[in-house]
Amino acid sequence: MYDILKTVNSPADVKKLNTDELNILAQDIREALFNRLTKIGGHFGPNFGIVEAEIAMHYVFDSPKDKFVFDVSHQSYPHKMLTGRKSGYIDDEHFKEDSGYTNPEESEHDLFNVGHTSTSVSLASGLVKARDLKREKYNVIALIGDGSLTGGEALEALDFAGSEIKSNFIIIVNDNQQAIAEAHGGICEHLNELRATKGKAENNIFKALGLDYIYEENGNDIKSMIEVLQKVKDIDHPIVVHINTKKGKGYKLAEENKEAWHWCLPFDKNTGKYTISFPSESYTSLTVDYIMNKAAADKDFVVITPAMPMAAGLTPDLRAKLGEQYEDVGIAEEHAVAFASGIAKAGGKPLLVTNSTFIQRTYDQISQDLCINNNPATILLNYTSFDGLTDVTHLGIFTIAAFSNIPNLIMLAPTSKEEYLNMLDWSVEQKEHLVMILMPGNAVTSRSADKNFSNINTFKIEQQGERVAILALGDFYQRGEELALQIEKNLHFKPTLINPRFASGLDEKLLKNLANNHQLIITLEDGILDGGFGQKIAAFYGSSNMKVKNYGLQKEFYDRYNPAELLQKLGMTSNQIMTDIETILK
Ligand SMILES: Cc1ncc(C[n+]2csc(CCOP(=O)(O)OP(=O)(O)O)c2C)c(N)n1
Repeated sequence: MYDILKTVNSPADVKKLNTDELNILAQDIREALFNRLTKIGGHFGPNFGIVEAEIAMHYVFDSPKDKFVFDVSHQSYPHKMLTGRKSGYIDDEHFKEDSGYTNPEESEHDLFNVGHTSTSVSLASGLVKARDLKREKYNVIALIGDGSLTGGEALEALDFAGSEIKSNFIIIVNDNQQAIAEAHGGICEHLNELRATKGKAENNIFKALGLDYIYEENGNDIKSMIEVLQKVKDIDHPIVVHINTKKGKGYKLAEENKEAWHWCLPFDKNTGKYTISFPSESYTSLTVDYIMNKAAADKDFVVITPAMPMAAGLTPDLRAKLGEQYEDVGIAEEHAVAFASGIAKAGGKPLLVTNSTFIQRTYDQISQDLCINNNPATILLNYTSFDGLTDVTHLGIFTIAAFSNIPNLIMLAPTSKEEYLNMLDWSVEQKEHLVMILMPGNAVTSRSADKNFSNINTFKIEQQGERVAILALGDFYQRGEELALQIEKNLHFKPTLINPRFASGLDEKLLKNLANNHQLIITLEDGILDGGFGQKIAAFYGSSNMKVKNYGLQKEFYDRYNPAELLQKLGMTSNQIMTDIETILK
């Protein structure tokens, strides 16, 4: 097994292989992908589909002198195997050495640590600019998928490259006719036309932007890929190499169901079934039910997603059922936000859903297009929790600090099933504000909850006690409950437990009242402390005798951490917090 792959320690070894051996190398790479992905999961379809293209890239170009920039870089696994990192795929004990995205700390063949889409052409344009300023000579190659091409940043960069760059720049457009879900938008339809005419269509967006263009039908054939890349190597101007590939190539199930196999959990290769299971009820499944019922009952309600339907659990059949009440705008978060503002202005009820990490790039649209205008829309964010996605590029821990400080934005942090659904419904119906809801990442819990949240910034006392008040926000509410119990058991008094619900403002009346019979406020939040919720509480009490201790995460780019270990390290377990409380109260 892996006979040829084992001989490849660097791209120089790829160049020694003949076509037959290169084809065996492709098989070896797919076997190695199976080895890793069946055991720890990861991006499946994007990697299975790009094996031949990346072999050809390393055969033709001379990395690291020539520079590869991978868009999202979720498709970089074959590249990693060819650049000295195959053990991360074939040796189980080395899986952790490989991040799953490009990472300059791992290899000189990786230029950027990235995980968000549509950035490669911009990043690579920058390399081109610096290379030309320094009068150096090498190829700069961006690899971008058809889905990622729908993002504004990619389009801005193509617009730039086509007119401003006059030197070597190769943009490989990997057209596998799929984003995570089906691709949406005019660009994708245009790519269909280009493929149908084998690149000869008169109408060609790349040429219109001033870029040269070449089409390769057989993107999964190494020989064809080598030939086309050899043609463009050392070219003296920007060119788009449009390649046609099959997402998930080499695994029938993945070829047939591209969406389900974009990314996978550990699975059984024979059946394709996941080897780990989930509770049937989750906040995502609750979201699905809410959306479907609401859409049926209210024709003004519309769900918008920037290419992340599964953030709300919307499978293809449900999307079809939603019909015109569903809009996948492509991987275009900025557009999605401003679009929602327009819908709200004209009387629609927009619910925008995606993962929290991807909303980061819409700070301006949220601030300007929604909040200054105070248009009522709902933004529902999945994976806001620190133990959801732990890759440095996909962290949700900045959401509270980043967005809760925008005026007019109401950020809600629900703590139970009832509260979540009531907040969702209240938000969609209200006409006053942009409301951002942090979908809980915990297992579903049940507790009675209010239905109306129009009284902005009213915290809820869930347990009235004395001496210590715990303000446990959103996903950390359950930790607050646990801490309250421990205090009662070990320190022999009953603390007050508060569910703040609003992450974007203070309940000043409640906070003032707490001063009557409390000496210490503990804040817990699932996000960074700097600029977050707890610091606002601390500032509120700053000139008083009240002591405040904030618990949350540091302002840091954590990467692939173990959540339980991180809490321990930060002194945030119930026991550690209790010890702190004991010391402070002494
Ligand atoms: C800004 C941003 N939004 C959403 C995502 C989630 N995402 C990761 S890959 C992907 C689809 C990419 O499609 P494409 O570029 O065609 O590459 P493929 O996976 O098909 O190879 C999406 C939506 C992301 N990584 N970044």
